[in-house]
Amino acid sequence: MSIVNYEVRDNIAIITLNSPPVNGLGHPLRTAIVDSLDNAAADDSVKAVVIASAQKIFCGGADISEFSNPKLAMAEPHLPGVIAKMETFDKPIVAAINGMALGGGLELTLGAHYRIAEPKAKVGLPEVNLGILPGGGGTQRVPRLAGVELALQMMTSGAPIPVAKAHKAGLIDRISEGNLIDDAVEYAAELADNGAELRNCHSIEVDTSNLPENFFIEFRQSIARKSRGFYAPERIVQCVEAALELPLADGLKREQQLFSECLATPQARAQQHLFFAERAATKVPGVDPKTPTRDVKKVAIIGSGTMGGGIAMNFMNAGIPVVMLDLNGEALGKGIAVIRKNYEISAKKGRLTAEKVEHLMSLLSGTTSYDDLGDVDLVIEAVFEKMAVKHAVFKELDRVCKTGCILASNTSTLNIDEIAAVTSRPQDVLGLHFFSPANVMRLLEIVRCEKTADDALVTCIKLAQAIRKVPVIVGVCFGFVGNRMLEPYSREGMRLLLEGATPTQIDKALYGFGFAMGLCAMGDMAGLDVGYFVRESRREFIEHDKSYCALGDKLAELGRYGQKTARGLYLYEGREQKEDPEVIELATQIAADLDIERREISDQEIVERMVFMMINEGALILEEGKANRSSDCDLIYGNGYGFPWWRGGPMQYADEIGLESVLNAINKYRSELGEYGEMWFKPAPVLEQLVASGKKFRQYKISV
Ligand code: T1G
Repeated sequence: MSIVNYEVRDNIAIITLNSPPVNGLGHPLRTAIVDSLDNAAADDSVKAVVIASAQKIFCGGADISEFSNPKLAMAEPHLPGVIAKMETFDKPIVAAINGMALGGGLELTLGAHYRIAEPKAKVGLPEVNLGILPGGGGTQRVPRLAGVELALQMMTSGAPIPVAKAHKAGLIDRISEGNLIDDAVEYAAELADNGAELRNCHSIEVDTSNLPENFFIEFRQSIARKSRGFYAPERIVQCVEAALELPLADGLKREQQLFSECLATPQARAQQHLFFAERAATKVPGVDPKTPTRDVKKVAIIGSGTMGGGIAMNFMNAGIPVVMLDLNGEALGKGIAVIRKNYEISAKKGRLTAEKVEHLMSLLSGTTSYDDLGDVDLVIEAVFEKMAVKHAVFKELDRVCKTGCILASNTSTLNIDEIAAVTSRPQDVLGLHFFSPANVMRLLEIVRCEKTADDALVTCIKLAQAIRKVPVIVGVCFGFVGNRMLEPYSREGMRLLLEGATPTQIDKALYGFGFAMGLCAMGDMAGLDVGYFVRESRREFIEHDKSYCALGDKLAELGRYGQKTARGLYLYEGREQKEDPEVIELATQIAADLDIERREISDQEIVERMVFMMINEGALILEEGKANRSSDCDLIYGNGYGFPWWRGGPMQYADEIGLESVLNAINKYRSELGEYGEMWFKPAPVLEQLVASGKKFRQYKISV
């Protein structure tokens, strides 16, 4: 099967891209397009050309997998060359857009003289999500065709826009209400017969008449917070500034220069790593992704609290009916009311209509009786984090749920194999660990238990994608992957407070590294009582280290839980956060009691001890097979813990700086920190093995 089909119909050459899955504009496809254009040029019977797609989308852009081989990515005919050939073609070219035209896919259409699209299609320039910028002329042509503001919004957000908006802005010339290809052929013939102008952007200048005087200063300010630490957004703005100042040919050169700069950054590697990580995460070694899935037409949520309500909204938003169970009728009523209130707030912000709110609420029912759960296909329990409570719930579910119903726990700390063991159907039991707020956070850890059936697992993977989550499969261990890697990170942070660092210093060092929020602020937000409660169940694990979270325990015992009590690791006056001398005094006192010498701590030590021990835990997790690949750990940290996205996750960051530097630092602290170092700074064997073999985490394959 050719990756480009070429046919001539009524003197119109139709070039149909057919390179599954997304017509990625790799070297082979670019070459085939040029060959087809040459055929059309040489055929005197051809009076115009249509470029279309046989795939479900027009084109997903450049072939990202080529980026690791820049020679191939820029091999002739490179994309700018193909587009230049189109815009100087001496017969009208019409691009027929179906589904989506993204990145280089949209840029390819801008080389055509005219564009027609189906009504539901979308166009976008998502390159910024890959740490780069539109390198096929998008930064120069879109401002000329659609204006500076829309161009910058599309390129710095990376979000696609509906063709109706693109049509209104001048990016698209026609919307096809019938058969797209037929309409495109008709349009092309009309253009040829009417001698229509062979439009291209060389003759168009950017319209700045409505541009406010300080537009670029204000635009940079408007994206400053979101683009903190990222390299590409600023270069995108510089490209658009060039579009205002330079003729197209020179602007394209400037774009190429800045594109190459972005492509060479570790950030681009990191963000492309996460792009492929999200797709790899759904592939489970030893499990056929084509395993037939179970039907999930109705979902039950056990527990009407914050988590239960948030989880329920995910399914309601996807149009899946939900029955919420709470044995306490009053709590159930409150839980349902909170869900309605959340939707009404969205309606007030114009994100939902009143009718949509009613429709969504019509998908939700409530009950106080397990006997009403006989027809559900999936149950997710979100009840109190006590094993006895979970056991009681799963025994009831085992009693009332139909055969094949998947029984999931949202627990974040308990052993789900032990939960499965109280049922007669362990093959139907797994974990679905949502992150709060459950209706907002995209990360979903799917906990595969010892006996979880493959079809139950694959069903939940596909269901997770259907409710717009990022599913990552993890194994049963304390904290699974996310919270387990967070444990040494938190332990080191709390220990550093005893050794002389302050909450402000720790949080500033981590913010400077790129975290959205530092450990201390995060602890105060989540509640120091939560951590205290979790540690209660693990006292035996930490009894050998009296300093383990000693300050956190002390603050919790004093009722200083953080934001909710206006005092925790910081003092809070309204939303304002302040250092609290009392906390420093408490830390000093505990250090004295434990013979911990206080000293000046560098930011580098803070970041290395916290982040490298998180990485070390990730290595142990890989060794135990609790994650299928290192990029799964990265996906969890990028989506659930505010790890800087432009660093690609903890394991990618380690690969980027070199595993040897991580190992050397761990060994350094092991020797420098005396008994404490000996106790906690044990390098993971996998880390030592990879350093010895000169390999990276991304090359580590778990044994199936
Ligand atoms: N290159 C290579 N592979 C790609 C790809 C791409 N552009 N897009 C998708 N794939 C693979 C993906 O890895 C997966 O592979 C399969 O296709 C299905 O993808 C010069 C330089 C298009 C909206 O950033 O957003 O153009 O796992 O599961 O849910 O200016 O893919 O099956 O082996 O995501 O239907 C800019 C990225 C590139 C778009 C389809 N374009 N892709 O979503 O399928 S840079 C993008 C997507 C560029 C130019 C610059 C989505 C999609 P596998 P999928 P989907």
